[in-house]
Amino acid sequence: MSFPILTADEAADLIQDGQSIGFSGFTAAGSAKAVPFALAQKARREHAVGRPFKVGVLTGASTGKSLDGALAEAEAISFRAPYMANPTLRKQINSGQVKFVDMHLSTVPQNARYGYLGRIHWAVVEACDITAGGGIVLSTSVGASNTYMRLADKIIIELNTKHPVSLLGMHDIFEPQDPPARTEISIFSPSDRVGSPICIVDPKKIACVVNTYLEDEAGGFDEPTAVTDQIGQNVADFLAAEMKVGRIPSRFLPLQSGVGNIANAVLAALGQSTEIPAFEMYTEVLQDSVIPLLENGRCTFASTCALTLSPKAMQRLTRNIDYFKKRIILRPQEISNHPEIVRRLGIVSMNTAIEVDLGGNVNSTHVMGKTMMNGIGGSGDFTQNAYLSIFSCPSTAKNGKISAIVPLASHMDHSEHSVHIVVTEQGVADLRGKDPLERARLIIDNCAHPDYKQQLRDYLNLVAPGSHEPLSLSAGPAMHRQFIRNGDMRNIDWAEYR
Ligand code: 0RQ
Repeated sequence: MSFPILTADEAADLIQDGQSIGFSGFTAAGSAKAVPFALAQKARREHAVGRPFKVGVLTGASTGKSLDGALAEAEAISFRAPYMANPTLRKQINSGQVKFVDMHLSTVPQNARYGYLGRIHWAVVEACDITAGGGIVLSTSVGASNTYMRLADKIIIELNTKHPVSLLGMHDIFEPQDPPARTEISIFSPSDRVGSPICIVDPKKIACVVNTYLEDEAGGFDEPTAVTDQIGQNVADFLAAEMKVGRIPSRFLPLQSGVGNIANAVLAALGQSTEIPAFEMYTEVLQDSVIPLLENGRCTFASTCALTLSPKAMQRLTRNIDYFKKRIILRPQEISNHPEIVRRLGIVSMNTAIEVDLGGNVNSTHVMGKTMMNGIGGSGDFTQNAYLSIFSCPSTAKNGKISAIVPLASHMDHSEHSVHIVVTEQGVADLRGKDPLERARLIIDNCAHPDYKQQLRDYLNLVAPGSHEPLSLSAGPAMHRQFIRNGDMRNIDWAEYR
C-alpha cells in the first residue's frame, strides 16, 4: 500500500486555523516532531501578515520541544489537553492565554470518543514503520494515538527512521468498547497481551506520510542529590519492611512510578536494594533508571505507555532490541493506566507531590494553589486504585522557604481516601488505618522538615481537638499567605488566628 509522501511544510499546509489535532506523544517519547514544528513556522507566517492561526492540541501527555515548545513559542495553541511540561506553554496557560484541561490520562481516549474534546480534524502520529498492508507500527510511545487515528477526519504519519523498525512487536494495541458493551480487559500479569502489535487504520484517511530522521527530545535527569537519594532509600526500606510483615508477598507486587527526578531516584534505590526481590512494573513511563535494572534482571518485565529515555539510554535499548522486546510492552494510555488492571494487579504506585497537607491530601499540580505546574497526569489513575499508594517529595522547596508539608493543601489532586504513604527525606508516614488527628501528627513527626515541625505542631494545637478534621479555614492557608507576603513560609505568629 502506498501513500502520498509530502514534506513537513506541505503537510502543515493542509492544516487550517481553528482545527484540532490529536498528536502522538506521551512525554517526549514518540512525539510528532516535524509537522508540529512546520506548523509553528506556518503560524508565524500567518501572524506576520495579520491572519489568525491557532490550533487545538491533544496528545497523550507532555511532548517534546518541537511540538509544545515550537507551537507555544509561535503562539499557535488555542486549547491544550491533557498534560504538558513546557515552560513557555506553562506561562501561556497560567496567564489565561491558552485554555488547558487537566485530565486523568486513562480517561482521555474515552472522553475523545464521547466527543468532550470536540471534533478531531487531524491525527499526526509518529511511526517507525508502515507494514505492507498499511498497518501503523508506532514508535517509542502509544499514548492515545490509536484512538486519535480512529477518530480523526484525516491522518498524517511521520515515518521516523531514527527509530528501529524492529520496535515492531513491542506494542500491544487494544481499545475497549464503551459501556455498556465493555467487557473485562484480560490482563492478569504485566506481560499479558490483549491486542495487536500494529494500529489498523482506514487507509483512505491517510492524507500523507512525512519522512523524518529525528531523535526523541527527552531531556536527561538532574544528578541525584542527598535528598533524592534519601527519599529513594526511605521508600525502599519501607517496602522491604512491608514484605517482612507479609503485607507485600515475597514475589513482590508490580510497581508504577511517575515522572521526574524523584521518581527516577526512587527506582534507582529500589533497584539497588538487597532486600527487595526482582520486580515487575506496570507503569505509564519508563525512565532511564529502569534500563540497567532490566539488563541486570532486577526488573524482570515492564509494561508501559512510553519509553521516556535520554538519547543514551535509548541507544542502549536499540543496540539490544531483541532482549528488551521480550521484557517490555508498550500499551495505549487507556490500558497502561486502566483502573481495572491497576486494582487487579495490586499495584504499588509511587508518585510525586508538590505539597501534602496534614490530612494526607496531596497537591501534585498547582503551586500556591493557582499556578499550573504540569498536570495530574496518570498519578490519579494509579493512586485511586493502587494496593499501596505512595507519594514522595523533598520536605522543602526553594531553599527551605517553602514547606511541602502544609496545614491545608492549596489545591487537591489526591484525597486522604487514596493516599496511603507519605515519604520525604525526613522519613515515612504510614497513614493507613489512622484517624485525621493521628495522620496529622504522623506527617509532622515523620515527614516535615525540622524548620517547620514546631510551627505545624502549633497549628495543630490551635485547631485540635474538637472536631473530626483538625482544620481551621482561616489558619489553614496561613503558611501560603506567609510565603506570598514575605517570600518564606516560616515565622508565623499564630496569635492572629486565635
Ligand atoms: O522547581 O523546576 O524551578 O527547580 O517543582 O520539582 O523536586 O525537581 O521534582 O521533577 O520530580 O517534579 C510534582 C512537579 C515534581 C512532578 C512534580 C518545584 C521545585 C522544582 C520540580 P524548579 P522537583 P520532580 C506521571 C504522573 C505530576 C503528577 C504525576 C509532576 C519543580 O512529579 O508534575 O506524578 N507530577 N504524574 O522547586 C513550589 C512547592 C514545590 C515547588 C516542588 N511546594 N512549591 N514549588 N516545587 N515543590 C506524569 C505522566 O503521567 C506523564
